[in-house]
Amino acid sequence: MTIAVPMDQVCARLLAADDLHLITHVRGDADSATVYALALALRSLGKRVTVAHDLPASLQWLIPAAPFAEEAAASALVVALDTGNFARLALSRQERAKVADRIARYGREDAVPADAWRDVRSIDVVVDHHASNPGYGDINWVDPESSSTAEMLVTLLQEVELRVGLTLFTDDVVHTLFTGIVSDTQWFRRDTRAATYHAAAYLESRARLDKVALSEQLETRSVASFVLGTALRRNLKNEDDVVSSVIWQVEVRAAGASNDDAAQLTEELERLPGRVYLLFLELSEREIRVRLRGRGVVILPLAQKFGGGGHDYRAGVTLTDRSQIHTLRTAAAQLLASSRGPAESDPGRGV
Ligand SMILES: [Mn+2]
Repeated sequence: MTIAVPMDQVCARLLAADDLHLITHVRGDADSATVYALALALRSLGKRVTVAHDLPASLQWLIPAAPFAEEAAASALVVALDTGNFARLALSRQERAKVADRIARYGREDAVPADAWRDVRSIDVVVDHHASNPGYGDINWVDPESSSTAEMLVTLLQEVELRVGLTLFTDDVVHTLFTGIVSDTQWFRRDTRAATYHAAAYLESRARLDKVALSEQLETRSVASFVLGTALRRNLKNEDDVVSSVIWQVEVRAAGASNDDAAQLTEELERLPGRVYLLFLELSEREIRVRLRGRGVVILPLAQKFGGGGHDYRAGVTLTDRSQIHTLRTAAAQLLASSRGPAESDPGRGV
């Protein structure tokens, strides 16, 4: 296993394969949908490509008109994109059952040894920008400095285009990649660097982009999601700069909303003053998905303490029982208290 291989090794592996299976993460977002930019580019090179994804209904418009089959060819090169840890891969139902079984056997996700994951499915190439990615592929191109997987794919496809001398940045590819960048950076508000703007400028130079239409498409929320905001407000807890709320499955159903609608409410929490934001979403009785956000506070170690992962300021955790909600809230408060130092966390007591 090699972590942080240079991009040209990935390029060589992709070009050498005739069959490729591209796989991204469950509960997909617009950056994970850039799997389709790579899929379209590889298809235009005459390769057979299959794609496994899990895009919510609100993002189905990012799926290309000419569909990709999901079932991988036996000899396919398997490429995982935008997925920080093996357990989040959008695997088949059978494989996901095995993932759940491994986690149960080893107690928690990050305790599962790499070989046990390989038994579920072996991954040849990883392309990702999550800081917590352990490198679960045969070769791993992981760049936490990159704003998005989309930004990485811009440089990758530039290199491929150079090598093969064919046009890969078609309108669809450009549109998909640009959407990934603006989605992960929230329109260049976070995680950007000069290379992010270079990548975006390059895309703009290759096709016409309607940013107004795109932002409307990305920002429109369903009426059900708006209604579910009532539950978000009702269950709000706001203590010591830890802003959190819980959305129960019964509330999701009552609003006629989807889990995707519920997860998007994190943005609303983040509008409140605070430093750590936690949105708990009950998916099932033994599965509570948590979105963690930090404002000037690195929350990745907190997520990892609970077996989760992600980026420094944006991370996710899956809890297996309700009592952990309180534990995680308390741990977040402790993290803030320790970051403030003893004098400030205990004001006016003459310590
Ligand atoms: Mn991403």
